[in-house]
Amino acid sequence: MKRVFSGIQPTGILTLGNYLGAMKQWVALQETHDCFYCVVNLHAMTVMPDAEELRENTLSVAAMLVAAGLDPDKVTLFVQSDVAEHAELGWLLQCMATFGELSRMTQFKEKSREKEVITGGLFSYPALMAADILLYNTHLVPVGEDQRQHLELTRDIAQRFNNRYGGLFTLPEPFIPEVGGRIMSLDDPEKKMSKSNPNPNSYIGLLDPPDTIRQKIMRAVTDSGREIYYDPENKGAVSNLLTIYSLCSGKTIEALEKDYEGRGYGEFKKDLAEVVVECLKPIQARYNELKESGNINEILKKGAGKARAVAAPMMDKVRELMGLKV
Ligand code: AQP
Repeated sequence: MKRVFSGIQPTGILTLGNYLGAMKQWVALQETHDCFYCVVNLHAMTVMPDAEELRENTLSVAAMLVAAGLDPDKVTLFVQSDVAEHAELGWLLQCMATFGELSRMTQFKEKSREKEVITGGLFSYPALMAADILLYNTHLVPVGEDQRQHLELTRDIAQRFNNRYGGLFTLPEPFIPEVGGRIMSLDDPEKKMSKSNPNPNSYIGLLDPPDTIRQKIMRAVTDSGREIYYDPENKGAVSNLLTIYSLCSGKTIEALEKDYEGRGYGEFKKDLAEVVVECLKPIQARYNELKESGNINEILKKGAGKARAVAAPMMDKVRELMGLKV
């Protein structure tokens, strides 16, 4: 069975972008692959979160993943800091990534532009991400489009390691959905929807109550004109809403274009809001049940044990090959 690895940062309430771009694929792949899914709290350290908030968000993100359909009996779900090998390999791969490579990462350029304080961790983040993936001999990494460049760097680092120390690492492939790989902000179709955006009207949170979802969608920016058709170049905002509608309802974009021919943005957005509310309703109900039952800690503990059983022998081989065992 081929191996899948992916991670998600506990940097806030997950958004519809995280769900459609990544989590939906994670759920589908659990039926056919050996999946390792990780709440990457060490990555969240790059923005220096409040300790209590980080703890809360970590549990909440894990519960959300199970609520969205991950079956803890089928997948290995764990917290990154519970498996110390991630940090160790992360450091070693940092020493193999060049300053030039890390400086070219678009996500670093975008994120550092918005911040007053830019930590060293934010810069070297992709080396830790490479470690996460390579520790598990991963074949496939289901991610949103924004992670494509990091995946390419992961492959380059793996190749460099293999050439220098012997072929240990599997070269992973990205698995990015054709539709939904980049869900855009509701207030700016040029920017991706992001959970750490300070404007809550820019995203739909997976825990947003129905009325908040309705308000956010009715307020979402649209384009000039009133026709509803898919044209990401010229009608970015409406194309983004059509993508969300299609993925949440299961209807094709062509069918939606036909349905809304000659009808205005108002009617379209009203229907879209109901579709999103219905899509999130069962996830929210399961999330609330899980948070009350407190089972999530148990799931994560078991997952960490399973992850360690794969990561520890791999790390041992790395130490041996790199001359760290004396
Ligand atoms: N807007 C998006 N459209 C499609 N996929 C997305 N992903 C994130 N935003 C979108 C995918 O979700 C997975 C988990 O992302 P992450 O939390 O690890 O980090 P991120 O990519 O930086 O996501 P955010 O929401 O923008 O987080 P913050 O605001 O904390 O930086 C990834 O597979 C990602 O591609």
